[in-house]
Amino acid sequence: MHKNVVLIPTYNEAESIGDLLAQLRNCAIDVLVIDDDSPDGTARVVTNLGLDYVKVINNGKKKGIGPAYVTAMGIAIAAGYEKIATMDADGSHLVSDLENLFVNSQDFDVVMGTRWMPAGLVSNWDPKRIYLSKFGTWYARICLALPYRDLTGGLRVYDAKKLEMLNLLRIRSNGYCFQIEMIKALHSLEVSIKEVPIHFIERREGVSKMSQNIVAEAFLRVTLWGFKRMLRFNADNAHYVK
Ligand SMILES: Nc1nc2c(ncn2[C@@H]2O[C@H](COP(=O)(O)OP(=O)(O)OP(=O)(O)O)[C@@H](O)[C@H]2O)c(=O)[nH]1
Ligand SMILES: [Mg+2]
Repeated sequence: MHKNVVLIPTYNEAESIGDLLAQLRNCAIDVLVIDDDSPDGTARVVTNLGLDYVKVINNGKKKGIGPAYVTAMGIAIAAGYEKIATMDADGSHLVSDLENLFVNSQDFDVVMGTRWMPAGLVSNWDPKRIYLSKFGTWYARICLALPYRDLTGGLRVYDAKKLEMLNLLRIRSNGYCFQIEMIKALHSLEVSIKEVPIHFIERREGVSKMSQNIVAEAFLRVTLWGFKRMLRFNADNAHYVK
């Protein structure tokens, strides 16, 4: 067992996952793939690769990345890992950026891969998705009074001891709103959070899981949290703490 782990949620990523796992071979980290019973057999593909640094768990029927990450973080904390990273399976996140985040994680509790800052890059993304992503972060920054420049990205490294302070079962977001909710929860604990520029590349294989429901969930949850914050300033700060 390595001292650090990267969690990779998958749903129908059979075409992408093998390449990513091969690239992670030389990173001296363990990999935990959390698959929601993908119809394309992603979990079977991973198992058949027989890589000793990779474990795959079948998390049952499709529930979204939020529940997948909550399950995986619980497993990773219980296993005693020091740093717990998160990463998409679709090739959008570079292994070199993950390594850079790990370097930065020596001095910070949370390191966030950030697209919308100097030296951050996005390649091949539809302008509509760029707009949606920037708007999502802008809206969440305002509603939640958070100072970060990319709240919806999935490439991050967390200190396990800080995650352990959270009652992860209180994180209820299903889609990418999970990424916002995690930072909202950790920011209220006053942990040290560092933003590091990354290069995000649109997936080449497979199909996006983005949907109107996922966008609507984020908009509604963030709006509700914003109203709660306005009505009673920081009233729910202790909500996520064990
Ligand atoms: N376990 C699990 N993983 C999921 C689910 N939905 C998405 N994922 C994974 O979460 C990661 C991000 O999902 P994407 O489909 O790439 O979503 P996205 O990055 O927001 O959208 P695109 O930019 O269009 O690719 C990928 O590794 C997906 O396979 C889900 O319901 N369950
Ligand atoms: Mg993606």
